[in-house]
Amino acid sequence: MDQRHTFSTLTRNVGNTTGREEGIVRVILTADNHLSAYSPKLSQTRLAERRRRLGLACKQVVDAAIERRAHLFIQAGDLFDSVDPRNRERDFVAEQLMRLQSAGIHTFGVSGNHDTPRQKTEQGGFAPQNIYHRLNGMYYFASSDVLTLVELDVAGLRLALAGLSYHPGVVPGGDPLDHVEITDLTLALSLVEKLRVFSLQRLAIPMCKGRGSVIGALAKVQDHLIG
Ligand SMILES: [Mn+2]
Repeated sequence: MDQRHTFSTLTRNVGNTTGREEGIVRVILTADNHLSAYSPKLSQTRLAERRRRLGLACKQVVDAAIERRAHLFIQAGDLFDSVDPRNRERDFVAEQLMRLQSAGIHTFGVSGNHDTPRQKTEQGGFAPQNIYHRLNGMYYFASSDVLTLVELDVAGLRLALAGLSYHPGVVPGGDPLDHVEITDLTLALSLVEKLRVFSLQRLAIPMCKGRGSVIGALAKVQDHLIG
């Protein structure tokens, strides 16, 4: 199985890299946005206010990514509060992804414990992020047990990025990478010769505990390559 994907759709280079900025990758990572939140304890008014504030916070992260000319925007899980968010929030996310795309920012995502279907009978096994992936609004790593590598060029570098969505079978506090096998080590080894594989594990650890893991998987690749 070829696990390589080339992610070129969003390459627009809108003021991203010139001169001294070559070799510096700017990443904005967000998680637990919990859009379309629901809580039976809240009144309709307070729930509406909570949803408004969550949306505002999410928009502010996107604003920051655009203002700071990020190369990568990573959503590390629980973008939505559930696997079946309201259309209002789905539309809001589409709008934000369009803004990122217009700014030439590559967007990647995994789903978390809230927005990953627990089984095939739940939403047919599809997370809400699948739709954006289909339409090239974001690269969504749907799998929770097969490592997929994506290659892309940013800041004058050739990068490989991998991600895994939340695995419902992992116990709370457990390592979401324990059950993961890198099935195509040859591919990984061939990549390292031509790619500069980097790890943002320190950035990601506080965000990914018990959820999906975009960056942790990357670190795992690196461990295999070194060991
Ligand atoms: Mn969460």
